[in-house]
Amino acid sequence: MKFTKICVLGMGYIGLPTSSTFASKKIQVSGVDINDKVIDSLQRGEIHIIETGLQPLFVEAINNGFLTFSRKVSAADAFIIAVPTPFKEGKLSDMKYVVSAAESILPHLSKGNLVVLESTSPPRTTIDLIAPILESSGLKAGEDFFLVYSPERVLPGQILRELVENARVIGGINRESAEAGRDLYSTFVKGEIILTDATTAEMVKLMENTYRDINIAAANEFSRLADRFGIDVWEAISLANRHPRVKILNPGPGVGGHCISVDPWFLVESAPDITTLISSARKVNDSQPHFVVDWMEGKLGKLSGKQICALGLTYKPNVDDFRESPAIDVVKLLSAKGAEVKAYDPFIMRESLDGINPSRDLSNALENVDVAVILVSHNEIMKLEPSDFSRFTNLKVIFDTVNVTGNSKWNSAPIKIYRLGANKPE
Ligand code: SAJ
Repeated sequence: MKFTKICVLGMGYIGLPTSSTFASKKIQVSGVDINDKVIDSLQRGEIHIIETGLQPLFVEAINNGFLTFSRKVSAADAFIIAVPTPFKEGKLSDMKYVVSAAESILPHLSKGNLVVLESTSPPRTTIDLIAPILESSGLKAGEDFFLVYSPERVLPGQILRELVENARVIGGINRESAEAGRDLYSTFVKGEIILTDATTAEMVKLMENTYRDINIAAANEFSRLADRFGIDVWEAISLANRHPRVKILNPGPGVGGHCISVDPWFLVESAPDITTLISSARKVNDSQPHFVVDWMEGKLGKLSGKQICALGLTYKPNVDDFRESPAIDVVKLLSAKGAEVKAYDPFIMRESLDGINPSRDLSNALENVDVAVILVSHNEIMKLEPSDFSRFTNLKVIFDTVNVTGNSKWNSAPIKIYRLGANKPE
């Protein structure tokens, strides 16, 4: 199947890089979003997300005339739905954006079109939710038009490279649909393209992120055990990982972002009676910010009135994404206990974030604080030396949740350092 024009619905972290990549292959792309601000800024030639390599690719695509933006869907050979699937009350998936995206395609759907759902969705969404909406056009899915679920599996910070290089799973509601999906993605995907059915593809996406969540939950629980038994969990994990079939991830202040902290709940929601391990792992990781604050309180005594500086606020290192960040949860919990919290993050672009006033200037943030807590291992934070802290004479204690200070050079620092999961007797 040949594609000369495609329409991508949702200009977020996935839709925009995907659109720019298709446009770089000289396919006419119409990028659609319901948010006026997003469309206005994209039409002005400004991207609203930070992603390595995206700006030049985007500018080139616009200048070559292959990428345009609109608030409205228009006729195309293929439609790609890449809108968010957030939560609503009770950790249930909110499919309203997916539903309205599918509905907005309806008036433009014609024979021979391909529709792809990329948004992470509960199992059977493509068959049970999307197909009936599109079939209300009178066209039959799999016969008159092709319908596919193809998950995005790219890592924020490396999206453009991974879009091209990662293996791509394409789940069709029938074989012909999957083959049409392969024709579309093979325009830029260099990784292996694997065809399967739509529900398997949905499960693959949810299983990958759930597996990672459970692995991190185990690491977080190991760090609590390490504290109890007086060992260093970072050392223990690195030794366990010398086993050829073991790969334990790292403990930390919790699991954030819009994927791993959300997706496992889609499985729990779909089958609550058979997902006890998955929901327990979620609860362990969600409780980790509380665990960190309790740990600090245990060492410091009352937190009320303490001047604390949080180092790092994003949901993970070296990205500008603050969504569902456990570091922000830690800051809020500390503030709720009466501590006065300042924050530093090299990626902060705004003056205020969720009631926190973060700084991009480390010296500013550390001025006059008694305690620092390291929450994200950004490169800028990993590079810190004991001497970067020593001129702040009020600073007496550092809590390290991400093993920045595991190196022996920190042993001689004149500051008391507590590392998460490393309660070795002195
Ligand atoms: N984290 C830990 N310990 C670790 C690794 C991560 O606590 O050892 C924390 C991070 O700090 C962060 C959270 O987990 O708060 C999630 O970070 P991540 O790097 O594990 O994953 P995401 O959410 O950025 O991206 C994941 C990826 N999925 C997998 O690796 C299986 C990515 O490939 C997916 O495309 C993405 O979810 C998605 O969009 O679903």
